[in-house]
Amino acid sequence: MADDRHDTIESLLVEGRTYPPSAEFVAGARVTDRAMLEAADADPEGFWAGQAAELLTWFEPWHTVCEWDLPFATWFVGGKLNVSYNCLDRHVEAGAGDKVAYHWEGEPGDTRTITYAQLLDEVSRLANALKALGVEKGDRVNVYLGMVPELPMALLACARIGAVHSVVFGGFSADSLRDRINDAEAKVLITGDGAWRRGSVVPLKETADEALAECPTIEKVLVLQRTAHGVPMTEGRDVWWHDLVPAQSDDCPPEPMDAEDLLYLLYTSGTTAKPKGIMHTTGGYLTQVAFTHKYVFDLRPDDDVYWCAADVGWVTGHSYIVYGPLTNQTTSVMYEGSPDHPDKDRFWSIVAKYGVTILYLAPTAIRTFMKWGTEFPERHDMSSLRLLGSVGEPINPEAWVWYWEVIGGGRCPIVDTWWQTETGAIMLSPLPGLTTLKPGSATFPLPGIGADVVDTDGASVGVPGGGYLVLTRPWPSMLRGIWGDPERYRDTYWARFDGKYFAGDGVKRDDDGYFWLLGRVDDVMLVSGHNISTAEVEHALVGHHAVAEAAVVGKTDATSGQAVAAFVILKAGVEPSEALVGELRDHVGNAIGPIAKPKTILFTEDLPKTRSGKIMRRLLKDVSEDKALGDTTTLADPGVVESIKSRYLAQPGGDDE
Ligand code: 7RM
Repeated sequence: MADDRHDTIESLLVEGRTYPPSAEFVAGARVTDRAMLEAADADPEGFWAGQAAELLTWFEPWHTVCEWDLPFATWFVGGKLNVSYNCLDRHVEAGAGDKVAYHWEGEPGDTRTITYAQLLDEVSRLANALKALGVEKGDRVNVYLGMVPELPMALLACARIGAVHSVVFGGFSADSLRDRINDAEAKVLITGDGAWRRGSVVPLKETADEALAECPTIEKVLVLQRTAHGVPMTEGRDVWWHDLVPAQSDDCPPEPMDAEDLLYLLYTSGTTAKPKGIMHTTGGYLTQVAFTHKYVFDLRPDDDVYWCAADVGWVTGHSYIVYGPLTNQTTSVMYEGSPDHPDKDRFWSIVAKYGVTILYLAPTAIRTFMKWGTEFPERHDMSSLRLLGSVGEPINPEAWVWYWEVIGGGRCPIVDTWWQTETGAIMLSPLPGLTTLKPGSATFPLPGIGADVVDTDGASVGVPGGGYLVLTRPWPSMLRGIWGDPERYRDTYWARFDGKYFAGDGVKRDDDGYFWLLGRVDDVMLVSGHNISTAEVEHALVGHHAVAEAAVVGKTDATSGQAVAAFVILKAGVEPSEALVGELRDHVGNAIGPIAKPKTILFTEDLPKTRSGKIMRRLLKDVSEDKALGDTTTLADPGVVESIKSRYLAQPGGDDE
């Protein structure tokens, strides 16, 4: 890193430094005062009704804004609309048919530009093809594809005819796919021959075939050709996309759906037990994703080029690659492959090539880019960027400041957005033209959202204070339940604190009331009677100049109950040593207190992560306790944990320190 840049970052990292919106940003921003927050707080239902009417086109109006029969909410009751109509037809009818919906780039370098008119045409043909395969309103359709334009098309085609989609991320194993198909009792699977990832073929069809051997409800499989590597087709069951879809009519009237009809199921990656089929419905979901997409990203639909670099296989992709952006008539970028193919500057070359103005990433990606170094972003002109977003995990201040300076050029507000598959849409986030940012804080609840911090008895802890994050009133895009298991829905989210939604995350509020997320409460350690959050120790570790990334778990310990076990990735060029272990332990001791010092530190090249980039601490705990590894099917790379395990066990004397 150039020395001056290093100095800038060091100076920005001064504890307590805050970032008010710049005058330049405020001048063009959508929200610059508290009027909307205050109006929403005074009358949340009236506020959401106003947004639903303004942002969406309804075939028939609702008669009741919200019915709340705890824990079951319905929104815009009696209203009728169609999601695909809202994402496509109405924009074409309004004359925006030639506007680009997606600039798509394949990993090998092939590109496609898809306008709203073309997307409507393709979605209509696909919807007719699904009908031809026997899909009817209410049927479940599983989707197992890579990041190709046909993936959003598949979601929209289902929505067009009232079928329920259930997307399974293309990196999941045959067992995961099988379990999700069977739980949803899907009738049709949409998949492909393969997907491109890091220059190789991900064999989707082979994996799907393995799953389908045990999926009795699947009648037909629609297969998209992408990699053309030659895959077996089962006579009578499998149909090539290119044989069926182009031959269909491009006229498929959108089905009028009830506001509360099921739009999709999405299975949570399940860090424990059986995956949960999270249910999202139509009117409330689309209202809140459109609202948050417009105001959190301060969208200017005529000028912005928006890129959410998540995968459609997880909720961020559903809400902020497909439904939010298309409802708001956005021009988006979509990229198929990995960020280091052919080189580690791929993302930045895409930003420069398409003139991306808004970029939405996960902290895990940002930390990876930090580890790779500034030479890669420095190869490209990224002056088109005007706003940056973060989602998926707490972002540590070092990564925040790096993102701010190296990617945003010190000019772009960063919206740190907290939300969940279950919430459907962003819940806590800065409003970039209003909120003064603090690196590492998701700041405040958005307009219309009730959030609080409670203690173990469910009592509000006030400001400042720490405890459990809860949501205090229903919101339009909230999950409507767990597919097939209403009791589990009640137990998981509503039983812990009376009348409040339990998010499962620990949180602290500072003197100014800012929310600081501390990670999952299952990840809190109890060391000699003290609660220590894994996130706090991880933040302390990545605050050391030698450390790129860290994961911490509480391992069972005979004397202290639990002991802190740390897994640390060093920055490029730093050599692991016993001296460094001591230095890092002292560093944590100084930052938090001696009680938080890791008892063991293992240097590793990689950490076990889900495909959406979340560290699977449960598996590291198994490793640290030398237990058989739990379910590893949701891992991005199952080999990583095995290799950590063998190195952990080979580690000299760590335990008897
Ligand atoms: C969107 C998504 C949800 C969990 C959530 C948190 C963590 C997400 C943030 C965050 C701190 C953030 N859906 N999380 N965003 N923690 N700051 N900005 O990630 O269902 O896959 O995960 O992710 O623990 O409960 S998810």
